[in-house]
Amino acid sequence: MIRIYGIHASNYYNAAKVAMLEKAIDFEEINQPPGGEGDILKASPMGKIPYIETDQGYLSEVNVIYDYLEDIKPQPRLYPEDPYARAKTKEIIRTAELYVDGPARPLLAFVVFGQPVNQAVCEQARPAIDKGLNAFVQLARFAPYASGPDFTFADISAFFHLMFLNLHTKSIYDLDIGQSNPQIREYMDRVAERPSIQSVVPVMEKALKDLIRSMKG
Ligand SMILES: N[C@@H](CCC(=O)N[C@@H](CS)C(=O)NCC(=O)O)C(=O)O
Repeated sequence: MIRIYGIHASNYYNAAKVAMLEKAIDFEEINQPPGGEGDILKASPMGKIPYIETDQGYLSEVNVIYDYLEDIKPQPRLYPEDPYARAKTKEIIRTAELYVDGPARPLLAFVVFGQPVNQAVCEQARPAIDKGLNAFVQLARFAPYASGPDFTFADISAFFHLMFLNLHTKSIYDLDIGQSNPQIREYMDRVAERPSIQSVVPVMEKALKDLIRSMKG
């Protein structure tokens, strides 16, 4: 059975977990905070979570985990069959990771880890946040899912990275992405209807709340 390592508060961890739920693949969850030292590096060389343990060894990086899951259990399909549509789906995933999640990362210290807000860092982060969000909106088809009529891995990544971004923009800029963009709100609501998403979001929200509270000391 596959083991998934990470923490419930993580958007990336939940993306990999939802992918396995959608695929109906059995898995066991192991609580493992990220870290830059020790045994974790043998499994996840950058110390990042999530990573999974298979019969053959470890795998890190969520987009790699998606590809592996699709290969070991092709049905239900979570990538389009057509090569171009499949590549566009991967483009959305990369955009969500690099340009939706990525620009919010400098704000994590203030929003989650309880450090005093540095206005200069917040101002510097804002243009990249707007640019990444615009890139996602340009790529996503909302038809009704990000890459077309079918739910794919792109929706899993988009959902969790938009959620992560929104946590930060609400706290730092008083900006609710869904409120300012009805297309995104409707999209998020649609994806949130998936039973897989419904089963992980309350666990994630509680874990995040607990983490934020513990960091405030
Ligand atoms: N590129 C990685 C990103 C994963 C990631 O950034 N995970 C965060 C938790 S949400 C983490 O491990 N952070 C600790 C670190 O970057 O050292 C992936 O696709 O899995």
